[in-house]
Amino acid sequence: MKNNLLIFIPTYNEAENVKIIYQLIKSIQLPEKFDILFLDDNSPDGTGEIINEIAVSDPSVFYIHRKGKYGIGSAHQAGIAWAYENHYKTLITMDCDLTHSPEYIVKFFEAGKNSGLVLGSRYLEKDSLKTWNLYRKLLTNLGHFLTKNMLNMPYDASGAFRLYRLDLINPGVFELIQSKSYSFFFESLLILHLNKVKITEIPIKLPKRTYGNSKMNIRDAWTSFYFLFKMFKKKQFFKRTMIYD
Ligand SMILES: Nc1nc2c(ncn2[C@@H]2O[C@H](COP(=O)(O)OP(=O)(O)OP(=O)(O)O)[C@@H](O)[C@H]2O)c(=O)[nH]1
Ligand SMILES: [Mg+2]
Repeated sequence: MKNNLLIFIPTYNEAENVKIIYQLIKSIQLPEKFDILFLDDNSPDGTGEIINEIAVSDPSVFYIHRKGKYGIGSAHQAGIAWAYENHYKTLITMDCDLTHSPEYIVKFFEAGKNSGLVLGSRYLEKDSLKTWNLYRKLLTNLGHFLTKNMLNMPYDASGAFRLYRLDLINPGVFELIQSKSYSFFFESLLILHLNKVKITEIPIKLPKRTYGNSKMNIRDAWTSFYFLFKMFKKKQFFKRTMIYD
């Protein structure tokens, strides 16, 4: 029998991290039992095989293997769809690269009692991005400035460390999201916000990645900025298309 809570982690070339994150998650004490879903996009470094090994020894671990790298946004979409199909009430999403500390899961869970969506925010405490290099800090702060002002939302819109109360959100709302890449995060946030889902933030500190490489490249950043302008216009002129009824 499956549990009510699912933790979802998309992976692409995370061979050094996947076992560590699994063990860290298993070591946390939560008031509820939970399952874990990994979605791997055919990582050339063998991440998929490591996930299979973990799943063999732990029946609460599930996996999806896709044939190619279809993007982080589409991975989250697939994780959310799988969670609905399997009747989970609560979904936590996080990165595999050890930047999202599993210790925060308890706080997400607490905040999720009164919200439809809980976001881990890097902008509520001053030193959240202390170990990041200047370029990444600038890029992230620029993204935050733009989403805040163009989409008129004060939240940390580009982070993946989140909790969704699927039992409070109609699955049709998620079907309105079009992004396959990093813009998924602000698009999904805007759509949930426009569909009156209650949003709460909790402060998180984000260390930089220790092992492996970032999958976000300049092209992804540009695509996201382009998509942000598209969302800005859509919100002005076609807001109705972003509301589920
Ligand atoms: N399945 C799948 N996972 C992906 C894809 N792109 C990124 N990921 C995973 O999504 C998570 C976040 O990716 P990162 O490369 O860390 O992106 P980021 O956190 O924005 O960038 P950094 O801060 O530089 O690490 C990690 O667990 C990745 O392995 C993809 O196309 N498919
Ligand atoms: Mg990362």
